[in-house]
Amino acid sequence: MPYVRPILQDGHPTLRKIAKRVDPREIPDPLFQQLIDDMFATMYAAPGVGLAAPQVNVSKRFFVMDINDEEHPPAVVINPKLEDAGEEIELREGCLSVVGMVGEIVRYQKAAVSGLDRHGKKIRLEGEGLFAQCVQHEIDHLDGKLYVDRAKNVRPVPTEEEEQEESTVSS
Ligand code: GNR
Ligand code: NI
Repeated sequence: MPYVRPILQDGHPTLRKIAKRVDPREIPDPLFQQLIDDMFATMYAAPGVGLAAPQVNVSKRFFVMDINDEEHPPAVVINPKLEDAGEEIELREGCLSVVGMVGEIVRYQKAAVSGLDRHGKKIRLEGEGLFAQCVQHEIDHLDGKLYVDRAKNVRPVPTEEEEQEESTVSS
């Protein structure tokens, strides 16, 4: 049965390592398949829209994501390669490894990622908005990067009231 694993917080050395490529021969291993299931369980429990293996203390190049969008069903991407990039935009972002904070970061508005799925089959996914943002965020994790490294205005998650303020007051 899948179980929820602890999510590492900023300051843990695993989050700062360059994760190792997955040997495709490892993909069918029941332990690897269990890890994927556990990562989905952990992401849904958080809740979050993506989770990279280093966040559960596994320094390997893959992530899971589910942005709750019909066009983008839940996905696992192993050995991801960011293929494509459109215009840049500034977006608000958070991270399960930096709990309670948000900040503004510049991301590509569109992105495509290629890699392997959980059966070891080649895949290529593309999208914009939250899909593109999430893919870039997860690949950063695999390279030991956190959004706070280059985000602006990192602050505690605004309450609903403060949210209204933020959208009406120019900062
Ligand atoms: O759940 C998450 N939400 C999110 C919101 C905006 C930009 C990126 C993300 S990813 C984050 C989950 C996470 O930390 N994945 O590594
Ligand atoms: Ni994150």
